[in-house]
Amino acid sequence: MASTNQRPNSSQDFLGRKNRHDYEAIVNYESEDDTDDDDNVLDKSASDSFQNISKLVLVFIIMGSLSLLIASSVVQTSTSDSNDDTSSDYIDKISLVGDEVITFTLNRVDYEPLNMFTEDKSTIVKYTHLKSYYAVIEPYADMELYLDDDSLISEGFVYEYTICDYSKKTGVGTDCYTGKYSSNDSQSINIACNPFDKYQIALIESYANIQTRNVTGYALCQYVRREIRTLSDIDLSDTMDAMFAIWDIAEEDGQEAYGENFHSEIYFAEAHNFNAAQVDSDHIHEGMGFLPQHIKISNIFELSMQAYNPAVSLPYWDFTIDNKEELMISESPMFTPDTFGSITLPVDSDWGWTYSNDSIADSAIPDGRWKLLKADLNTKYDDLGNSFGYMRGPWNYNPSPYISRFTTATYALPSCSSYSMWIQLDDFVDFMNIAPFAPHASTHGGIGSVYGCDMFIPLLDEGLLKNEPYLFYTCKKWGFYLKEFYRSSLISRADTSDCNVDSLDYDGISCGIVCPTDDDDLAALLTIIRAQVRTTVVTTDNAATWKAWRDWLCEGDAYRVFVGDHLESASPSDPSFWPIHGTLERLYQLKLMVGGFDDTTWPTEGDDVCDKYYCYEPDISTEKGNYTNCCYGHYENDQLLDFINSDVYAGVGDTNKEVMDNTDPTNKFYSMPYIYDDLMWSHCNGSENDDDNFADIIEKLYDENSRRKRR
Ligand SMILES: [Cu+2]
Repeated sequence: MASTNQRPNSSQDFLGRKNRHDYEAIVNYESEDDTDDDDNVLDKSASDSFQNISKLVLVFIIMGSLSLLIASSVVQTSTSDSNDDTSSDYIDKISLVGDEVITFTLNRVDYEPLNMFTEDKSTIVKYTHLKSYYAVIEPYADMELYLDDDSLISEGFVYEYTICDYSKKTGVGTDCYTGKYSSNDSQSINIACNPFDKYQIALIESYANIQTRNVTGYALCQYVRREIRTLSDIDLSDTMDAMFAIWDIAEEDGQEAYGENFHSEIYFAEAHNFNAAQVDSDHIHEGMGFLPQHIKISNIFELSMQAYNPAVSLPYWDFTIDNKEELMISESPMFTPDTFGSITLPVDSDWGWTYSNDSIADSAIPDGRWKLLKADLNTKYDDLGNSFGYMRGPWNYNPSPYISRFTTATYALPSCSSYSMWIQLDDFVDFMNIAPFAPHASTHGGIGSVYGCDMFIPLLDEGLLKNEPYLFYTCKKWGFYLKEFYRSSLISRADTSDCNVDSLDYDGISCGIVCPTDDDDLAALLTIIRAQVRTTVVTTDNAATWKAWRDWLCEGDAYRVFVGDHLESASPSDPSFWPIHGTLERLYQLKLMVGGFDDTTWPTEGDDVCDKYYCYEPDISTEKGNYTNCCYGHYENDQLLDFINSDVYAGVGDTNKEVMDNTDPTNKFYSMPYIYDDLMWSHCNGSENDDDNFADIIEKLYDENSRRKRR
């Protein structure tokens, strides 16, 4: 990382005193500012404090090139004292800039400024906690000045700025950085700040070495999460390297080298698998907890990336852009040798990955950092692995030693419509419960997808499936059906000692699904097969049909149909898992910006909380019932199940409520270390479908909510 830090080396006592004074001014200002809606902090009160800060800033400048004489003459002395050749030009320039305030922000080098700080910023789409700030400073990133009116640069104006740390109440002002911006010189700054450190910026504009305008404002240290395709080449490479370190470095080595925030990949796969693969219920999907639980896990992952390289953030993947641009998943910028590795497509796009056409091994990541990435072995939780010994859902009989993507030539990513529909849901419980589905599920489904649909051909031939389209339909759902049978305790995983892989083709794999022996359970299995597979897909809905299906499940090739790693409980093993959930958090933030919900009461019972409210609680009983622990993870005050100690009756980390409050962008006490770069969904505007125009939706929802709140 190139650093252009420039620290002043004198006047610290002086600066410290001055800045302590100004610190109080900021604090006072901010508390007054609570009644004020939209404006930045600058304006009047800041220009009062400018009298103090500008003098000390000038001291820095003097150290550079200006004379004290000129500097102290400043604006109000007009041109009469100036005896250089440019005096008439200077008068023109003064009238050009007039009394106007300088509108500025900082941008990260190689990036556009954040639209929430530029002149055309939205009055709706904004972070309340940033109301008093002119800019964010991204930790360890090169930041430079951005002027809304850039034409002044070509006119010959020069901008010098000093940024001082206001976070430390003692020794305030000792950490200052200076930068410059002119037509022939842009000096950036690079600050090793921590999120929520506060800085004061003093900016001086001059022309021909004479000050024309000045302004002070404040900046807050925050990480900025960006859409992955907008990352600069160097940032993308650094970001991918930081992610790869999580796969490349073992837990203990990483903690020793990078501190306790570092965790290796298996830690994250275990966190997700332990919470998602329990037999009673999925504690982080299929319920209210889905969104906050994924925000939590993503944030722990981002901290691990930053332990390795504090300059990077977790990027997000807005897959609605791919959908809008009609990119197939395999064409997405997410899947290139420079990002998460390419995607190999199967021979037949209708049938997808089959035993007859494709080798399972070809679904491995073919290139890039994660080339031929291996699946984790299941070493920690006996009952939460698959029959081949991998950390995969116990219902997922994927025998591949590689992380597998059975992606087909599909466009099935969530669309602008899924997001416009989602943001317009005004009921909090509906909003939270739909989150894992339309706005999200097809992303994992499309990448993970399924292997072995040709195993259904005998069922088609025997008249147990109506036709090929129903075969494809059933095959795509097969992984989910097996999960439901498993969750109903009506099938169980075959013992690893009974399952073998000699080669990754049909003849080289042997295993099986364990079915019950008890007559009642066998009857129950018939019932649940019928409920899941559904009568619409079969030719005849009678006992013989469902018995034949059960035989295929219990003694046939049903186990040979399995899903890719994105689509199951250890999905974070595929590194492309990680940029997905930020996109959902972004939409949630936008929803709150446009007015949020009338009633955010968290449900306390029934299937509003989670799908498996009525479940088998294995430690209590084999009877189905409404057991509290089944929905654990989905209640308001739930944490993640304690994956660290493998204890399903304990939790770790923040509660769901804490996370939802902390990421609320209308909350003055917003406490996520990051913000999102852009929440406008402007790529959805101008859509053929008018309903997807986010500019209109944002206005409409905001107006409706404002009207409702006034009533
Ligand atoms: Cu997900």
